Parts: sequence; C-alpha cells; structure tokens
Amino acid sequence: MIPRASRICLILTAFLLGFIARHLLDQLPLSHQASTPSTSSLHSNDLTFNADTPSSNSNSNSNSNPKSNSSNPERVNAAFVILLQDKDLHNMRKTMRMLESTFNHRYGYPYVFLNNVPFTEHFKTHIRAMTTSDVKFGVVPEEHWSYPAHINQTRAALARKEMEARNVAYGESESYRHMCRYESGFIFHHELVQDYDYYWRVEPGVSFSCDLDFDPFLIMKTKKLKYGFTIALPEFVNTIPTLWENVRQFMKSHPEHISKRNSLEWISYDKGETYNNCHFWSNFEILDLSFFRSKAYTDFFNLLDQAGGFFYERWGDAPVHSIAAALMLQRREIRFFNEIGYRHEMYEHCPESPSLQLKCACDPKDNVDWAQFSCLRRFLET
Ligand SMILES: Nc1nc2c(ncn2[C@@H]2O[C@H](COP(=O)(O)OP(=O)(O)OP(=O)(O)O)[C@@H](O)[C@H]2O)c(=O)[nH]1
Ligand SMILES: [Mg+2]
Repeated sequence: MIPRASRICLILTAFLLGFIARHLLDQLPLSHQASTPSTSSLHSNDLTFNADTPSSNSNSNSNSNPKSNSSNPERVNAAFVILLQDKDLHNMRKTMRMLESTFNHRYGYPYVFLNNVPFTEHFKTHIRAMTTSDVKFGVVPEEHWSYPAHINQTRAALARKEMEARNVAYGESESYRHMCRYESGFIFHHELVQDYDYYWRVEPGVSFSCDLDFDPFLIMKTKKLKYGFTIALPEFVNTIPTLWENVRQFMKSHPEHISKRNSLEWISYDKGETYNNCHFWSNFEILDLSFFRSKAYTDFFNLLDQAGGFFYERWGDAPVHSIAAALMLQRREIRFFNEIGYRHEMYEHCPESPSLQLKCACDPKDNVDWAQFSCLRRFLET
C-alpha cells in the first residue's frame, strides 16, 4: 500500500512531466513539424493539424535590428513586392501597418514598390515612414508595359469595347491588361526583384489578421516550396475563353516541362480536356522566383503571350500563375498558408482552429475556405 502523500506526489509528478513534454513539443523546430499536409492525406480534416503548425518555434526572433543580416542569420533572401500607384498611398500604409505589426517588425524583410510611372517624393516619404526595413522604389520598363509588335491594337480595342458591353470585370480597361501581363511574365525579372530568391506579393488595401510567430519565407526555403497561397477561387469564365486551348497546346509541345507529380486534377475534372477555372487568388502569393524565372515558366508565358489573350481577351495573372504551378510543379511544392489570416475585398481567409483563433483578429464566419465555390477543398484533396 503506497502512502497517501506519496500517491499525491506521484500524480503531481506525472502531471508535471506531461506538461513539460507538451511544452517541449511546441518548441520543436520547423523541420521536425509537419507544416504542409502530406500528399497522402490531404483532406480538410488535416487543417486542424496543419493549422496548429508551425507554432512558436526557434525560428521566430525578436531582432532589435532587423536590417542587419548578421544579427538575423536565418533571414531568407526575400522581399515584399508591390505593384501600385501614387493614389494607393493610404491603403498601402494601412496594409503595411498590419504587415509590420503581425510579422515584419520581427524579421525586417525589405519592400520593393513598382509603378509604371515614377512615384512622387511625397509617396516615397510616406511609405518609408511605415517601416524600419529597406524600401526600394522602381519603375517598370516601358517595353514590359506596352503592346508587343505582334498585337493588333485595333483588334484589342474592339475586344475591350465588346467586353465592356458584356459587363466583363475590367473588360474595358487597357491598363488592367498591361498590369496582368506584367504580373504574369515580367515582374520576376525587374532589376530590383532580381536580387531576391523569394517574394511575397502584397496589394494596397489588403488586410492581415493573424500574428505570425514564424517566417513563411523560411518555410518556403526549408521545405523547398515553390508557391504559397491563402485563397483559391474560380476565375470569371468570360475573361479566358481560349486560355485553356493554349495551355493544351503548351502541354503538347512541351511535355518535358510537365511535372510527373502535378496537380492537373485540381484544375480539370476530365484529365485536362477542359479547365474548371480554379486558381490561386494571386493578390496574395509567396513564390520561389527561380521557378518563375525558369525556362519552363518562360516557355509557358511566351506561348500565352504570342497567342495574344492578355489583350484580345482579359487573361489574369492568377490563372496564368496557377495553371503553371499546377502543371509544372509537384503537388507537394505548393502550400496552403492556413496560418495567415488574409482579406482582399470581397473574400477572406480566416483560420478556424481554436489555437489560431487566439492569434487572429478575424471572424471565422467570414472564412471563404469552405464556401461552395471555393477551390480549396479540391486542392487539399488532390
Ligand atoms: N502601377 C500600377 N499598378 C496597377 C495598375 N493597375 C493595377 N495595379 C496594381 O496591380 C495589382 C492588381 O490590381 P487591382 O486593381 O488590385 O486588381 P484586382 O485585385 O483584380 O481587383 P480589385 O482589387 O478588386 O480592384 C494591385 O497591386 C494594383 O495596385 C496600374 O495601372 N499601374
Ligand atoms: Mg486587388
């Protein structure tokens, strides 16, 4: 018979050991945690698992001098890249405040702001005031924001008129088309972007709702990921009538670029006959620039660009990036960043797991993940 005091002592010790073990598990470095759903079990239930990782870990730091790489040896060679105009100043400042307070004040990643015309000094001063990180401002080269010689501009103008009459989103806009073509094919090669291995695309006015105590860039690098997203939706069909036939042409003429472990199943219900319009919402994306500068991606973009659909239709960079990633990357190289609460009008990704809710200021009722039209579930099941 064990005396009562010893029994209490044993129970307390067991409780204490359990507590310490749980705490130690939470501290495991990222490489020991599963932060991406494995391809063998990609069901929505995995989100609970995925959602809780990575938790606070050895990679987060409270660097008081984020600009210095020597004091932050784990920082990846990466930047935020934003295409915008002077008129977007105030929305951009609001977005930066969120990005800094939820993440970047600890990491000090630089920002690259790009515009098709030079930014004003007023704009630059007010942007610089929002961060202690390095900030660069660049102008898009004219040849990347104008008509290539093979485009018939009369036909392009007619197409815009016709799409306007049919109320196609941004159907009438010439600048929107230059923007989509630029984001599709050229931004990765801008001289200010050339310096980096990864970028996180940000748009003025978007919101970030969760405190991040991990570094998404470091996850991209250590897990050899090529593309990260938060929201997946269907594209407006009337903006891309002939996109898929050109993609099929690419698959036929460049079989060497198609990955054996691709996610074609995510974007097609019939093994590639037709496109189901699913795409990653590219206003948020974290990407490995080496893929978007690769011969495979460049061949893909060049074929689409020659076809003229950026101007004769209104192909967006979202389906272009997404189809490329789905066909040319391995499924495991694409990651759903469930931990990053994100809103771009009209939709929001709000993490639902109880542990992430503690870090996020968003209402799970607004979460678009499981909406009927969302393409997330299909992606996770691919
Ligand atoms: N410099 C510059 N940037 C642009 C132009 N048009 C759009 N952008 C940027 O390109 C990105 C996408 O444009 P958006 O107008 O946000 O397009 P969208 O996200 O499809 O649609 P909304 O956000 O609903 O308007 C954003 O970062 C914009 O700031 C332009 O004419 N010049
Ligand atoms: Mg936008």
